[in-house]
Amino acid sequence: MITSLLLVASAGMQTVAEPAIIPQPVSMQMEQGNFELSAHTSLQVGDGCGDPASMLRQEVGPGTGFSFPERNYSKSEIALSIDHNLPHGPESYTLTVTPSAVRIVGGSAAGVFYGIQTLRQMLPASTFRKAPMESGPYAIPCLKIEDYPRFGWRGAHLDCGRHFMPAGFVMRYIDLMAMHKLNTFHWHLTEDQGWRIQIKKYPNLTNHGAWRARSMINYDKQTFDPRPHGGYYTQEDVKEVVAYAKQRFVTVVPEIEMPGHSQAAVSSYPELGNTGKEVPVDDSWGVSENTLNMKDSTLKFMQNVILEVMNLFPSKYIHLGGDEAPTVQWKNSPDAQAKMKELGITDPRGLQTWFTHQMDAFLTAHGRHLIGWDEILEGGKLAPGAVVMSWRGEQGGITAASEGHDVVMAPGEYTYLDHGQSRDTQLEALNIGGLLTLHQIYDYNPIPKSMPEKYAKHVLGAQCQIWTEYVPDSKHVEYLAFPRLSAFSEVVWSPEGTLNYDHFMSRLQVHLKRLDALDVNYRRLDPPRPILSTWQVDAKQGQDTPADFSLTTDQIGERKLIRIGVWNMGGSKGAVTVTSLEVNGQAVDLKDLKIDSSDDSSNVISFPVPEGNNGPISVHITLSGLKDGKVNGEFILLPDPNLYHPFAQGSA
Ligand code: TNX
Repeated sequence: MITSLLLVASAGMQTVAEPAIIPQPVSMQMEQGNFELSAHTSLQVGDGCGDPASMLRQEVGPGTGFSFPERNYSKSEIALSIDHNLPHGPESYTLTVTPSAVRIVGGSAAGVFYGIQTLRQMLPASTFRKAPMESGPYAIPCLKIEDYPRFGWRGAHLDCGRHFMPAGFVMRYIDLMAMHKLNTFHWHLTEDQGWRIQIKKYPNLTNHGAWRARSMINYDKQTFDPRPHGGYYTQEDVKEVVAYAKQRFVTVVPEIEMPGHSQAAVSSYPELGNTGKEVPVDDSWGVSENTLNMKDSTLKFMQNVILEVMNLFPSKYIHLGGDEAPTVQWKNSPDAQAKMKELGITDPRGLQTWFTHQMDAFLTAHGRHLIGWDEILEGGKLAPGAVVMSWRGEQGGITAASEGHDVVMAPGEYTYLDHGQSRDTQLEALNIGGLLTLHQIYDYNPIPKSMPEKYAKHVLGAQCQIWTEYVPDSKHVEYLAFPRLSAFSEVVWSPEGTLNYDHFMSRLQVHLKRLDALDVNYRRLDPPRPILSTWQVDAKQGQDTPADFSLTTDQIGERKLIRIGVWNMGGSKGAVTVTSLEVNGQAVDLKDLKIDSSDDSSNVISFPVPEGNNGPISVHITLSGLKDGKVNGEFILLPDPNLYHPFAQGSA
């Protein structure tokens, strides 16, 4: 059975099903016939292909039950080789399937590895499991693929500071990245709320700084989980993760935050702080004022930390954070004032600039490059090798590129996977806010529209972020990451011109079965959400605004609950309240009505289907709370939580 096949493409006179590959390859040409993958299939391992060959056995072996013995000739073989002269670089590959062989030629071992990832997706989803579900053989259609990435930096970030994620999960995350041909893992290791990497010279960073007394649950409601939280990676854990990632052609870029987001460090070593007072490891979210002080001794401390970090991480880039560092404590600190005098500066922000430049020079002297959030651009020239990660929109990236720096695009609007996945405030897990749907991320282009073409070469690529204030565990990380990271993999891999959301969605149906086989807790796709009515009113503050719509028997179906999204309110916004509701002409008791709003543009209202109802329903609603002006509204029928839950397993 060829369950991995999806679409019908023409090859010669006949039509042949095209495999559903994510990210979509640059070109795929279907041909006649099949190759049969079976227990007799052998592996021919070309020079330099030992690592990808071992990955093939590790990744395809368990789910097929085949061992792929090495042989130089056989009637059924997979042949791996490297051709350094492939025109599209080291990560490119060609994959050719004929009735007797699957040949993968990579521009380097990485290219061969990506060819293997594509090959995996030509097998049934069940082969992604850890044991065989069938005995095979598996038919793979004859074809020719030529493939290479659009960008060299195809990143995913994970904040392990706000919530500690076990090393085992970090490696699983890297596995899932590699399967999507993502190649850079940005490991956010230090935060106000926890220091997560063992530094042998300064043991208190983890003995003390990796633990906090309690954790915030909800910033708005100021609620807390009273249990202590913590954890850290020993240097052996880190070595394991880095080596594991390397086998999968993923580079791990560590992030050590400075001078902001450093309260856990200040708590561990109060001499790093500005006030002389002891502070706890932070237990709530937000931006802490407890920054590092800007003394030479603190610079030395951080350089010692980075020496150990560089020993553990061979990456060209070391991320030093740099975002969200309030200057208030520097303004009030005599030491900081003295330092400003010494440097001849009047703006305390210049202290951060000085600090960053010192660290930049230190990294350069050690053959590494600084990368930091776009705040590092403020206040003067960086070393030419420094890279800027643009998170406050795209402008930081555009500015940095125009100054000759390489940039990684990571704008909050398009790449923050901690943002909500729909406006359904009742079904969506609690999140930090914002909205980033699957479709929005698919439509993202890492080359900003307003960037002059001559600077586009400075865009190394793009990266998705998972900040974990509202993400207590790994199941929740998976819920946020997938399938949005699957969509993102096409944004950074596939040629711009081949991106097509409908085509992606049809391939995604197949791909989700692979994620099922891997037991990934991805967010379930939205069922249809029909628009019931749209309306535009001239709202007058304080006056009720009526609106009507009806629901057909089909739409009601098995539902017990009618849930309506009221959103896209253009013009005048404001929290809407429902002042009356009539169903089939009967007033509904407002205590039976539930209203939730997440921001000023979305509300979800729900009410039970009247008992004994077996026909269509007409609804008359009056809203109040709208501010003066034109209001555009949509009533959207949302799924019944009894019949659909976006969380596959576990709980929110
Ligand atoms: C801003 S993005 C931050 C993080 C938060 C995030 C929440 C960045 C460089 N700093 O510390 O977790 O917003 O979305």
